[in-house]
Amino acid sequence: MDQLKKFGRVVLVGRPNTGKSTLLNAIMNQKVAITSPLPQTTRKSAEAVYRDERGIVIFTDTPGIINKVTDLVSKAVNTEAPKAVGRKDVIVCMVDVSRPKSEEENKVIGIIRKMPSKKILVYNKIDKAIGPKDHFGEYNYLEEEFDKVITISALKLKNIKGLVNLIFSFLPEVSEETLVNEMGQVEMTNKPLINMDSNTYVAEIIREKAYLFLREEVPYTINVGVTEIKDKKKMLVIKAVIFTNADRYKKMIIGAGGKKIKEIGYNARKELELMSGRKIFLELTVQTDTHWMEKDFNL
Ligand SMILES: Nc1nc2c(ncn2[C@@H]2O[C@H](COP(=O)(O)OP(=O)(O)OP(=O)(O)O)[C@@H](O)[C@H]2O)c(=O)[nH]1
Ligand SMILES: [Mg+2]
Repeated sequence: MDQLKKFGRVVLVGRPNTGKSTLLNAIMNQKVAITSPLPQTTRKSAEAVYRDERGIVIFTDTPGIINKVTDLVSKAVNTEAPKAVGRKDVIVCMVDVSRPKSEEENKVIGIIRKMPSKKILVYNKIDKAIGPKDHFGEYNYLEEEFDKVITISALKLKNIKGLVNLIFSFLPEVSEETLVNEMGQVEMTNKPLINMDSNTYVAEIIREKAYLFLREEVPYTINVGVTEIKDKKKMLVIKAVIFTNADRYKKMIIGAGGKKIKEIGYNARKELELMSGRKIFLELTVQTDTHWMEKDFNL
């Protein structure tokens, strides 16, 4: 007889910076999404496939929803989460209890309220929500919208297992046959899967480092494109370009004597070497392209 396994789709939503991508990395036990203290670090929804002896969960990480958007990129990024919440078994809504609540929470609730999915409210960053940073009470009014409420720290890996258990408890059991039909070949491999090709993944790592080292408004003006990954036996040769929309930003990204771009490149290379176990040569350049936003978001 067929052994029944759990299977379902789960989406992570919330305002920017609540720790959605950090949580996905914690659940997957490896880095599948980039994170940073800047809002809308995630720009496009992305999937990762989690599996254990209980079954398979397809997680979708979404960009944080901003309340008032004025620029083109944020406008485009803001449409990602509403598109991703449909046809999910579970919606996981994250709030950052170390920060006061804002109108953005209501905007998120507005998007998920009518969805028939099971809903979990996740209070994140409990490690930080101490003393004057404890804003826990401000979020309690949200609880009536949810089937379950749970408290975690995505960064300090507190109660991640508890959350995964809760998610599984909401997922339907399906036959092995259904699972294979849904997942195809994925079932056969043991590797966690992300729906990203390696060029996009490398570009994301570079974008993360750029966010880390560039201040103020510069991160929002950039995008990263990988033009080449060549396996040269002794090393991987990667060519990538940071696009920005004005020459003054290009100067800031390069920095005095090329210091900034070197810092970004060095840190991206180190991380990629660590992940791939290969030596990497990264050629990173900066180009002004006033139209990257239109191209990347099909505006
Ligand atoms: N102290 C603490 N920091 C956290 C926790 N979870 C996430 N962070 C930090 O919060 C910042 C934002 O995390 P992300 O995972 O990028 O947040 P996000 O919700 O994916 O943000 P967007 O993609 O911009 O919507 C990062 O600097 C994380 O290190 C946590 O549990 N505790
Ligand atoms: Mg994110």
